[in-house]
Amino acid sequence: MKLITTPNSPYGRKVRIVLAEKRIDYELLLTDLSQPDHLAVAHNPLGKVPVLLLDDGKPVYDSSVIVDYLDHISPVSRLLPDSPRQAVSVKRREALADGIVDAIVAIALERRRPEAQQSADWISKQRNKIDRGIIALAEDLGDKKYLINDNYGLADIASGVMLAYLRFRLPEIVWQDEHPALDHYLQRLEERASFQETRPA
Ligand SMILES: N[C@@H](CCC(=O)N[C@@H](CS)C(=O)NCC(=O)O)C(=O)O
Repeated sequence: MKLITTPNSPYGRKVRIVLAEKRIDYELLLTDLSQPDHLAVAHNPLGKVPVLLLDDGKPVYDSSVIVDYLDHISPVSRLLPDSPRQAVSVKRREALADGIVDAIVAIALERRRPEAQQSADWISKQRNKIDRGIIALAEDLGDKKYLINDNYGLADIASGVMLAYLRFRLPEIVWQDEHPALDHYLQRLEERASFQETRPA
């Protein structure tokens, strides 16, 4: 298998952490999204990363579909529970984390536009998603070690990647003081080899 992604893509990092936790071998293909004909375009009509290329060349996207597939093909370190009720609960938390990442990316992209063209309303709308999402995550975690049944899994991977990306891209949003338990949670996750090996450049 091959994984097309960029060095800093948070969705790509989620997939790389899952690959590491499940000890699945793959070839990493880094691409540059600023090039019009970057590698992902040939395999994903949406032109987005990550894309997983199976051994027969078939592409799998997006990140949420890829991680489900990876969890099914290897019994090592199961990251999704068997029970449909618990599995949907994990996927909902992954969706929340990915949605917060979407809002972080939206703000970062908006800020790259010439200042006169930036929309304060748009940025504020995205910021509200981040703030509400962080509060929901903090309530969800409470004083637990991990999100679901105190077992490390996909919900924690997606949430850890999101928190690290928020700290990296928008350091002016200081959530750590208000949510120290979330900060400790991220520190614990970042001690894992899978998080360390995939740290953004
Ligand atoms: N929902 C998608 C989001 C993927 C995504 O937006 N990736 C960004 C890089 S972080 C991208 O490829 N952006 C280029 C574009 O939108 O054209 C997933 O989870 O895979």
